This record gives sequence, C-alpha cells and structure tokens, in this order.
Amino acid sequence: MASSANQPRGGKPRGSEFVFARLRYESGDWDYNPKVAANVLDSIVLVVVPDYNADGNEALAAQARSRGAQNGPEMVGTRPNAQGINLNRDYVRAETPESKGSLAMFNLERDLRLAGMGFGTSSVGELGCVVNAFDNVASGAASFTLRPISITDGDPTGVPDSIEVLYGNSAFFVENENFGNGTAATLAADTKYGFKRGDLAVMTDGGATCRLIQITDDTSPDKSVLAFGTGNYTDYYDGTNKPVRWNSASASMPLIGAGNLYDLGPSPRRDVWSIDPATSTLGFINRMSTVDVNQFFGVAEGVVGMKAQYGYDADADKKITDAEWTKVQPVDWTKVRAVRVALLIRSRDFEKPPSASDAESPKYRLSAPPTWSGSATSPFVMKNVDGTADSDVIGSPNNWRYYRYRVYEKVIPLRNVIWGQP
Ligand SMILES: [Ca+2]
Repeated sequence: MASSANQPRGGKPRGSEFVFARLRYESGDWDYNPKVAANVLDSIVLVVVPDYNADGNEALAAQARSRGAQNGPEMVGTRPNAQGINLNRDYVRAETPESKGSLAMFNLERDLRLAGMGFGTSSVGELGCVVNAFDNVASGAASFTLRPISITDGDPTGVPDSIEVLYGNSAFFVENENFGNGTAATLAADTKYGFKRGDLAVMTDGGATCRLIQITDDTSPDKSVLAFGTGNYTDYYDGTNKPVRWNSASASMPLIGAGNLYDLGPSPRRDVWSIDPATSTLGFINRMSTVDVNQFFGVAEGVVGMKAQYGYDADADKKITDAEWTKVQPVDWTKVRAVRVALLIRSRDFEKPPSASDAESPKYRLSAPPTWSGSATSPFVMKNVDGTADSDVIGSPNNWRYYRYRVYEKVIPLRNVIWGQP
C-alpha cells in the first residue's frame, strides 16, 4: 500500500500534475507500457490526495505575489493554508484541521481494518452471541458481544457516534477449530496447534452460547487436549509463571461440550472509539487492555463529529450499494462487509469577521453544517463551541459558523469478514 499527499505547500502545482499523470500511466491509459502499468496496480493499493492544501491552492494570485522566489507558473496559490500555516511543517504539532484529520483517520482506519481477526469465519448463529467472560485483574464480569464492529448511534441524542471494534492478534492461527469433550477446564480440539499458553479463545456451541477462555496448558501428549485452568500457568510468550487472568474458579460460566473454538491470541483488543466532548479529542478505550481497561487514549484533537454506518450486503451480491449503508443494527453480522466513517474536524481559531456587517456575510459565516455521504439520513449535529445547544449568536466565537472544517471520510472493508465468509 502506498499513499501520496500532494502540495502540502500550495502554489507548487507540479506535484498535483505529476500525480494525475502517474495515475493515468498506472491505469494503463497511456501508451508507455500498459502491460507493466497494469501489473503495478494488481499488486499495490495506491491512495492519492491530489491537493492536500486546498485553501492555499485556491488562493490564486500572480506568481510574483504568491510565490516571489519561484519561477512560474503565472498564477499560483500560496504556500500556507488559509490559517497561515505550512502544512508540511504541521505533522507533529498538528494545529491545522488537515493534520488533525489525517492523524485521526489514520489511527481509526488502522484499527477498524483489523476487525474480526480470529473469528471472521464465525457462522450467522455465532456472530452476535454474548461471550460470557470474567476478568480477574480488572473488571470482574466482562461479557461482550462477538462481532467485528458495533456502532452506537448518537443521532437520537444529538451526539457523535461511537464505534466498538473487536479483533484478535494470534500470529499462529486465524481459523476456527472444532472441539469436543468439553469439561469445566479442558477440551479436545481437532488439532490444538496454533493455540498457545496465554491465548484467549472463544468457545461456542455452534450457536448462541459463547464463552471466553484462556489457554493455560497445551503440553498434553494428546494432540488435541487444551486446558483452561484457574491457577497459575506458564505463558508461552514471555515464559513467566503467573496467575491466569481470564478464567475464574468462582464465576458461573456455561459448560460447552462441543462446538467451535476461535483463537484471539494473547492480546486481543476491544477498542471503543469515541470523541471526548470536553476536549474534542478522538480516542479509544481498550476494554481488554493489560494496562487499564478504562483509560482513554486520545489520538487527535479538534474532532467534533463522528459518523458511522454499516455496509450491509442485504442482497448478498458482494457489493455495497448506496441503499445498503445503514445504522440499523445488523440481523445477520456475516453480511456486514464494510463500514464507512466520517470525522468532522474544526479549526482551533475563531475567524473573526472584520466588522459587524461582515459578521452576517456568507464569506465569514457558514450557512449550513458540513456534510458527508450519509448526511441525508444522518447529518452532523452542530452545537455551540462550548458544547451547549446551537444558539447562533451573530459574530460570537462560541458560534460554530465562524470556524473552518474538514470532513475526513473513508469506506473501510472488513477483510476478515470478507475472507472468512462464503
Ligand atoms: Ca449488495
């Protein structure tokens, strides 16, 4: 996968021209060597942002004025964006909506792409089941639902959506294994290889009875027997002898005699992504963290809206059409093949209108909220900057209309579901 963001400094149009030429070449549309070009696109995903500094490049003026030290072209944009910030110097400080949005979406997308790792082959009956779980270290009762992605719709209460993502991290095993002879602390898998001491695994009865176990012994000479005891065990990954975290001697758990076993690896993640309204920070809480199951990790500031929808392949044609984007909780989780998300980023600084009369001019005042692909049914709900209901005070720094916004939107395929399902 390769990405290319062009013209972070405005007024240097060659980068954008080059990247379009390159795309034509790669797509075999030019005569150079269509055969070679087609092969390139067969093997990589190329993501192109042709005009990263849209503000700067739209501020066209004579070259002598915009970029005096540059030799042509006649009319060019400005180096900084409209806030006067050089975007190519802003990747660390992240002061602009462009940088904040890039950071926010990069982190969110990277997580969502992993959704379903370890259990993508689950059946219709298994996905959506409540996994009985107990955490001796942190929360005690820790049941969760077996599904790659879950969207909590904020529309009814006028707040941003939140998104829960679940994925395993086994380096050895990502398929399901049949098992039988299940007891309170052991089971017999068709083959146990890939399941390591310390791994978490979901046992199902093939339907809606599910339970989380932690593998504590894989050393039986019998090629099939795995144990999930409640005492100390020796961890495969760090070699230490320690108390088991996810099996409990006291918690009441369903006894599952036979069914499927899904390996989630030693450190699965159940990340709940949300926006902290007090600080406008996008971040997540990992409910299975080994450090702190309540810690909010912020990844980007200035994020004031998040929207998400399921790509629900209702007609099972392996494509998601416009009508198949929905917030309705899925009946059949195997049909959720993608999610699309949008993040709304606001500039930090109030754009003060020069005079009272300008304060009502469309030039200084947004007339409508920013939009995304799902706006028709799920628009961004705009509030005052201090979080109170929109009161639209003319010229006030507390009025959302006097700021700049960027919407970052992505369709994210759930590859572990796509690959795991027929
Ligand atoms: Ca479809």
